[in-house]
Amino acid sequence: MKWILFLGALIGPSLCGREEFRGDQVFRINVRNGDEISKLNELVNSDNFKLNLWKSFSNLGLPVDILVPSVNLQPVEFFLKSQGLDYSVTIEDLQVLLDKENEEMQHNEEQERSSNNFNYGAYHSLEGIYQEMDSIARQFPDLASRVKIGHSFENRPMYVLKFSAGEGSRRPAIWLNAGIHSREWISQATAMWTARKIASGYGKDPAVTSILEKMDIFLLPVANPDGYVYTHTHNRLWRKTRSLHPGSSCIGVDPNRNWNASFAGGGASDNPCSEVYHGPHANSEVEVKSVVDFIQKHGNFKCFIDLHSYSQLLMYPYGYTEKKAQDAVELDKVARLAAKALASLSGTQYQVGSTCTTVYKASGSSTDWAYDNGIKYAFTFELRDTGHYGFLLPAKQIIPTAKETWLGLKTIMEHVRDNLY
Ligand code: BHK
Ligand code: ZN
Repeated sequence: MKWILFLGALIGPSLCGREEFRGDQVFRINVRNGDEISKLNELVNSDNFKLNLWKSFSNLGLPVDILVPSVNLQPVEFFLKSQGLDYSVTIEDLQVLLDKENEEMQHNEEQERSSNNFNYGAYHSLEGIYQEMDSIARQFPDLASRVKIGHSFENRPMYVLKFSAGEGSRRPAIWLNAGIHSREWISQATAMWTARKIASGYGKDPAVTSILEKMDIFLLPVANPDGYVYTHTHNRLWRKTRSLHPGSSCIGVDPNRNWNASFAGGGASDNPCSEVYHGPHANSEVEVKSVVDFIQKHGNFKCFIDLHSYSQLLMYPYGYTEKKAQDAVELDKVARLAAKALASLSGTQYQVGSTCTTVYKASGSSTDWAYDNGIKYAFTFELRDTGHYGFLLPAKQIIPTAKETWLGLKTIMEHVRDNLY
């Protein structure tokens, strides 16, 4: 008996059950100058504090958000105070939010079982999402189909919804990507709402209809299925894939550093334990490789949009260099129109700019790869919010977020429709 208890304690939450975040807090730090950046970097890089950077230093000078484990609250506060850094607490107890999210999800699953209806205002398991994709395809057989484009490291299928109202398999096409970072749940949820919007809008909504008359839309709601399952079963804050690395006990690659676009350049790490580990080589992640192969084989994509959260940003290439993309003027104009349309619904403000000048240098990203491979209209959305809930955006905000995001997406897709090249 003693031995069993001992083993249980040893294995702990890492193998069985969900990781707890009881008493953990999110700190928001206003960084005002280079000196403060180096002080804060010192804190973040010292492994003893076990901090998790939710929102890193950005070139726009946005505040930095850091998750602090309860055991390290005192030393971290001491450090911030003694260094004169300006900070506040945005989340008082992370576990309270997690418990609420969990409870709401379980309650919703019961309701869905009895009503047999997918609730777009709730978060779902991978299984739930895959079932609803199948259900959309069956409900709109002339427009939509669920296509398997590959599988994940842990051998889960990767499904896209293909929307096509025309003949031929290589019509000009739009790629909508979501959930590449598993913990950014509003992204997968927004993608699902968008899928339903497109499916039910064809033949009724003039914008959807006119876009689909010229182009096909491919929508990948869960680009990182293993990570997504892991956020449900083990650790709600998991970002990377779940691939293994010989010689390291750390798991996963940042799938938004793994694309063949200045791979292993600035803003990525060669340390497998890092949250921005680029992986052993470009396309090492089968999830990334599956998308790359599909897009290259198709050969006629004109637009690639990646949905992330959080920060309310709309960005275009480049991330790997501060140099301007050749089409920067046009992309900036489109992004500003999209942000304006998005804000028109309920006033949600987005900042617009190139990735590198807006957030930070980041190599190997999906949209840089798309752009460098001839897909001119490449954009990254960082959805709601600006940090009040961060990755734990309440389910109540799913539909409002999806509705406003749709106005931005529609603006971009209409521009692509009218500017096919
Ligand atoms: C966006 C696009 C291209 C490169 C980087 C980014 C910022 C994104 C990231 O990959 O670090 C921030 C993020 O996940 C939070 O959603
Ligand atoms: Zn992300």
